[in-house]
Amino acid sequence: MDRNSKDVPRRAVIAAGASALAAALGAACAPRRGPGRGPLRAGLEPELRIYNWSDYVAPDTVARFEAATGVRVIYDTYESNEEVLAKLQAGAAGYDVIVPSGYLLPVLVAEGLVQPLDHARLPGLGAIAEPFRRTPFDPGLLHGVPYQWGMTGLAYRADKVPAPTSWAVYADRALDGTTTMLDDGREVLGAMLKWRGRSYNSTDPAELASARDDAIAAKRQVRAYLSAAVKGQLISGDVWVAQLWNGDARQAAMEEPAVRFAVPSEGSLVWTDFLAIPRTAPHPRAAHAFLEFVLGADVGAAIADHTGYGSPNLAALRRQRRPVPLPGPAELARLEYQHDLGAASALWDRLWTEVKAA
Ligand code: N2P
Repeated sequence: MDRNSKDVPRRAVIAAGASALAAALGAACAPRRGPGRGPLRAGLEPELRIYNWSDYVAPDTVARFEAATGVRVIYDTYESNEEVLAKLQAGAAGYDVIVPSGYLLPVLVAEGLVQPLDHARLPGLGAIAEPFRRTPFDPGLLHGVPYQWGMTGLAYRADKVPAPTSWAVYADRALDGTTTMLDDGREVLGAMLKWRGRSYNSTDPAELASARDDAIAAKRQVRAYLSAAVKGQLISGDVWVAQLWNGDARQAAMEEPAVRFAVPSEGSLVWTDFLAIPRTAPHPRAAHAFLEFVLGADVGAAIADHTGYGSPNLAALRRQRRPVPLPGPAELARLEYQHDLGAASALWDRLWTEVKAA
């Protein structure tokens, strides 16, 4: 698990690892075709810039791709959909691969921020399980390769607190200072909506105002808004309850078995994240090669085993050591997918800003 790695150190580690190995193999003396680890595969650009959620690949995924293709990878991470959307909307043009959640993909398509996939370069798409080919987000997989699916819920320390069963846990004064929520407005306001029996996709101003008020009240208890980085504090025991995604909770549980995961009775979020290629990607052939690489059964299985999330890839699923079972019907009935909020996005953004400032 890479819980200590933030963007810069990880980027440096990958770069250092790549150049040390290249030097050891004598590649430093090879003709300058990019400092990859093997001969550059025909037709690919020498470089690839990946922008992914943190802790969302296996530790060797990137190195294996570099060794297989000779492409040098520059790898950056983010913590929320809003972060990647804001970067692209601001005109960031350097990225070749991004990993938006389902609801964001049609937004990126509508804004012309991602490019259609070249299916001729992605024969591995055949391994994607049927339900993931027909999501409302990208039917036919024209712009995205389903990468992983997961749920939001409550990670908790079973040795410190009883299993939380409701989002009401954030109103429990006995937990003051021991809880966190995700650093993500759609997650925090969405959880407060769900607590009150509303939808994660509400656009009703009165419902949203009351979710803001609930989120502000919860701040008396919540010690920080922290996403993947909360794992270290769950493991150390500083945090007892964290709003978190199931795979990240599982990563923490690998190090500290007292960490468990529960979906609140009122319900929560389920999502599928997609690999996509920005319209301005400087290295689209290398990007397609990476997508196809990830579709490989062994690579996909290693990623899902390491991250703790579900794989939509049937071939990968069969090779996993610890496959994540699909949610059962009862669980599924309580889970909701996010949708684009359209014009209401601005209101959500404003309310989240108010929560953070309160
Ligand atoms: C990465 C988990 C990201 C999944 N740590 C959220 N869609």
